[in-house]
Amino acid sequence: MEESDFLFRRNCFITCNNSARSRSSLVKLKAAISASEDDMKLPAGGFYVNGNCTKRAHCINGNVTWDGEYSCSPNAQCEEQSNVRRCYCRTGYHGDGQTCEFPDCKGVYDSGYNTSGIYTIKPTNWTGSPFTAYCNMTDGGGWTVFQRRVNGSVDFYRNWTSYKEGFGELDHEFWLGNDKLYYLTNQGNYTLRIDLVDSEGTPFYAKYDLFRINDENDKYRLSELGSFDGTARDTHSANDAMHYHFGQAFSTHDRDNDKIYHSCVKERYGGWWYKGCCPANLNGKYNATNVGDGTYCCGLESTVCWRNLPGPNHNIKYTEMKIRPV
Ligand SMILES: [Ca+2]
Repeated sequence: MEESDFLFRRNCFITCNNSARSRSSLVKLKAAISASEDDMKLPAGGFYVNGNCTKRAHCINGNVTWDGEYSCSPNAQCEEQSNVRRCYCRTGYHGDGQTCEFPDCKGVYDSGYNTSGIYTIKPTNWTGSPFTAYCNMTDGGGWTVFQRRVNGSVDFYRNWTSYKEGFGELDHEFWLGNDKLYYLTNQGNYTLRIDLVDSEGTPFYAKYDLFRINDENDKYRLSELGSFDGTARDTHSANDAMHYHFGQAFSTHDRDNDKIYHSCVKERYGGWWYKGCCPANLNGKYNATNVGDGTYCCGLESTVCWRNLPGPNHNIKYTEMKIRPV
């Protein structure tokens, strides 16, 4: 054992067990680490980080344990907050200071990026690698986009695994993936915005002040859908198209979780939170031909629809679904 190690151990014992003597022990510890006077702090969490955040020691049962390595993420800064010196993630990032990621597109926006595009994010409890997402920086910025239809080039008639993992191209047509959507919407409270452009080119939007889905064990159930606001109103009722689907599990052509004896997915051709087969169907078939009059159920076939928009309510030409922290 090196002399310095012994010193650390002895000092740690004093520090941890005799608060009256802690000050002198801190001075010794500090001197041993050769940090400057101003840097010396021993936080309540029982660890010590040196002045430039290159070393961290834990005090456990009177013993000092040094981390194999300790250093700040490029997205962190070494500083003292509330008498605790360590690496802190910069504004917009989330993490322990050694690792800092954007938890969503709001984090990206808050750190100074205000151009819409593809960024790498990692929701708080996501155990996989960080992943890319499209961030829409309009309408106040910070929207994480999880669905978009543009021209029908991507097939949305997909199985459970495909919707679970996501598909398509982030800067074009895609579904981000139900697992990612679960982790995103469960790391805080999120608002949902849906933008639509009908077949005549008229734009509409729907906003909900709360949106959340459950995990795969609960079939990605649409578990929260707050108050509606926007122009995509149902002209025939007091509600909007999406509220019908609140509380419903997700279905795909290989997982029928709807509330009717046949399969909505196989009639409507898109993974969705079907109960009955209507009235919102934003993952349906693009450019469906058999649309009927569409007064109630978005047409007779599988069209991309939102029931009772003021204009024609089938074959919607553009959709974008996105979330942002409340
Ligand atoms: Ca069914």
